[in-house]
Amino acid sequence: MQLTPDAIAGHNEKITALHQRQYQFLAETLHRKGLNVENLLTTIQAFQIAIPSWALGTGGTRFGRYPGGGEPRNLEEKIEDVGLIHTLNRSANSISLHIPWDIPKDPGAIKGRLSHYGLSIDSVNSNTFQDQKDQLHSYKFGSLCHTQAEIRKQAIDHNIACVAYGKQLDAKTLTVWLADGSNFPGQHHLRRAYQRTADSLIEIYEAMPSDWTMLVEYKPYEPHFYSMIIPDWGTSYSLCQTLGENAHVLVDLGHHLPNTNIEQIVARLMHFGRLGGFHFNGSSYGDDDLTTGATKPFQLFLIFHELVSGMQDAQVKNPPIAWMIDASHNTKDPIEDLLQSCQNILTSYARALIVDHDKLAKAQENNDVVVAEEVLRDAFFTDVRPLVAEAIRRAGGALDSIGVYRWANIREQLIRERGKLALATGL
Ligand code: PSV
Ligand code: MN
Repeated sequence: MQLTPDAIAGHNEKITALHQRQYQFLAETLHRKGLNVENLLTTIQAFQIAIPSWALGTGGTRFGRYPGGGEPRNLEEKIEDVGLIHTLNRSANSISLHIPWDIPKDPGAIKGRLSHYGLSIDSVNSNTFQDQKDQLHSYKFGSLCHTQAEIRKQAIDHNIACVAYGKQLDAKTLTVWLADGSNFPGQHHLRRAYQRTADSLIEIYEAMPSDWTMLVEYKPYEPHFYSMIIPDWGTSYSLCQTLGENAHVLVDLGHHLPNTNIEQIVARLMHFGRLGGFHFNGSSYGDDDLTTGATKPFQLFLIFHELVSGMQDAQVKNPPIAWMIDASHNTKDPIEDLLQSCQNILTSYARALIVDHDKLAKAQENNDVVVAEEVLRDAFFTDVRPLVAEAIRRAGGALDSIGVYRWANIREQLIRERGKLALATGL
């Protein structure tokens, strides 16, 4: 399934007049505020988001799944779907892979397909949270933290194998999320379980090529409900400190308890130079897997404000951050969901880019609480969508990506090609 640039240009044409009016008004407003609009456009164009290979099929809950049809049946078709998203929004130029869901069978052919769509693999994610069919040992009681050395070894070897798959596809990042934890008081010796995990991670880290990065993700609960081995950013951070300079913390927005101040976590990690990756999604309660920005756009903006402020501060020595989406829900067409997420991410980023940092710094210095807050609200309430649309249009993408997707009947075509019952691998 390919979408031609002509089809996109044709659809853009229909809404150009209205877009131009809105864009001109916004560009003039931003210019009057002293912002360089051309710079803003190129900065927005440079922001690229990785699409997870596991989000191209409908997500589910433990109560069921409602697939919408035409899901990608293999890695090749997943690349095709990400290619489609990138063609539409020019902002999704890479894919996160989960192993073993997406083991590349013919790496040469996969690389060819990736470059055909202008894509790359940004990270490989290991999976020791499910038992696979031919697996010798079960992870029921943990993987890298397990009490038995041979089970830890199996999990370590799996992570090292993920790096080998990643190398075949020119990736340079291994993301580790551990489902390890306990469900009942007394089940784990909490200190020893942590130490076994740290020792296992050291073995993986030492086996990684020196130009690779390990991202260590945290999550407070689920699948375990009494304790998780890596429940919070502090534990991830301390593991990264132990591992070395190529280990960084990955923040998944859905991995916090309600009302956690995530923007402060982001600021802390950047201050320490250890924020390496981001999993975007939307959450009200936990790992809800909602569209990014669906329910808490102001919080997403505040998070982006900290990110932009850290990235623009020469004194902050943080590595480049890998931006990824990690969400797939039960109720939406996955491609539309991902297009919406990208849109909301770019919009929040653009809002953060127009914050008046000088005015904010002055207000903070003078303890002028009201002005400081108003500076942020002013940026948040500016409708920057025409700016984002213009950045995408100039990069060759669609002014209204979901509009084109529907107008071209893409899901219907995918169902015709792949079948109503086609199912993607993943959760
Ligand atoms: C765990 O909930 C997680 O956020 C990790 O990133 C996994 O790799 C991913 O979800 C699997 O869906
Ligand atoms: Mn995640």
